[in-house]
Amino acid sequence: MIDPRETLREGDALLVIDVQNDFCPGGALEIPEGHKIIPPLNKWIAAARELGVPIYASRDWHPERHPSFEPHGGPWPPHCVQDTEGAAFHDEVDVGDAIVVTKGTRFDKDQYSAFDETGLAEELRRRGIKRVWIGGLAQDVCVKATAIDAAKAGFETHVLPEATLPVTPEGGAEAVAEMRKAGVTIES
Ligand code: VGL
Ligand code: ZN
Repeated sequence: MIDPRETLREGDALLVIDVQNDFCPGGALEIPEGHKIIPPLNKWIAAARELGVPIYASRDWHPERHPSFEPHGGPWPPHCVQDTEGAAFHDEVDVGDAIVVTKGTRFDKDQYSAFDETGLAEELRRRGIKRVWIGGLAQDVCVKATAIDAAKAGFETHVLPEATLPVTPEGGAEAVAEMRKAGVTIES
């Protein structure tokens, strides 16, 4: 793992994607061993805080009856319903002072990417951000979509492999290939 303290610098932002109870073991849409990304992610968060690098934490924040839910025509079991315990950030992820990016609130479509109609690209540009470092859940869904959008928006985009896990292993391998094709760097 690369050392966040020797890596992060001015012009960087850390994006912590959807580290919510429903995506961790025991949750409604659990990612196998999802909670295991938390210790490495917390190292990045601590380093970012120390170095004054802004930290953004996205959350999936669905209304009840969201169109991404199986009973309402979508592919997923109901998850991350607004103001439920499942939608809360995992207790162990250290995002207390992060800037929260809320997505998945639309009634008409899903928003996998933290850049999808949230204004995040404008916010980062306004702050002079050039590079983004991304971890969180799930590697093959919201991390992938966020990383690809970040690269498209012109940010130098890095995904932290030890700080992300996929819904399925096949999905994870495919996501890495797709992200690389989009110009995203996957650190090793
Ligand atoms: C996600 C599936 C459905 C994610 C969100 O955060 O990766 N996955 N909604
Ligand atoms: Zn969702």
